[in-house]
Amino acid sequence: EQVDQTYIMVKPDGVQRGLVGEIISRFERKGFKLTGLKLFQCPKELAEEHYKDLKGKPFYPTLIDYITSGPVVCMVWEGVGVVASARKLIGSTNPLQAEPGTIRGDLAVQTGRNVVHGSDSPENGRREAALWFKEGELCEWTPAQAPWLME
Ligand code: YYY
Ligand code: MG
Repeated sequence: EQVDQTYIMVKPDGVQRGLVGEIISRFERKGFKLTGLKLFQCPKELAEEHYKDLKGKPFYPTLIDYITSGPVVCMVWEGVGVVASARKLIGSTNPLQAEPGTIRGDLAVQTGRNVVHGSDSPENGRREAALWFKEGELCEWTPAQAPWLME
């Protein structure tokens, strides 16, 4: 089966609210493999490239201001089906519509402060991982728990 990559990011509100450990923990406990992790102040140009498909939307300028307003925690997680599964763990874009048990459902109230990003397709997962991390920043490793997670 194809091992995919997803780009997950704790947004500035999640960092400011002290939710970094809580959010990382949810992906870690699920059993995905962490291959990249850093605290990072995002430059405006990178935020614009990351959200280029949303350019022209009414909320785009405030979205760029929000994402660049403080440090974010950038992550790459790998696994079979990781992209769709991470989106389920994160929940709907509007936290008021996100199911309880999801990150946004449990920890956020407003779309413009929805604490976390997750890639929406395997293709975008790879694109975003390469956009936010340089070549040598990602680690290839085999977690000790691997045979206890996958037959
Ligand atoms: O992938 P996801 O983050 O769930 O939503 P997108 O439709 O890709 O939008 C990206 C980002 O933009 C969203 O997390 C918050 C913001 N946003 C907004 O502020 N207002 C909207 N009506 C839609 C999206
Ligand atoms: Mg999106």
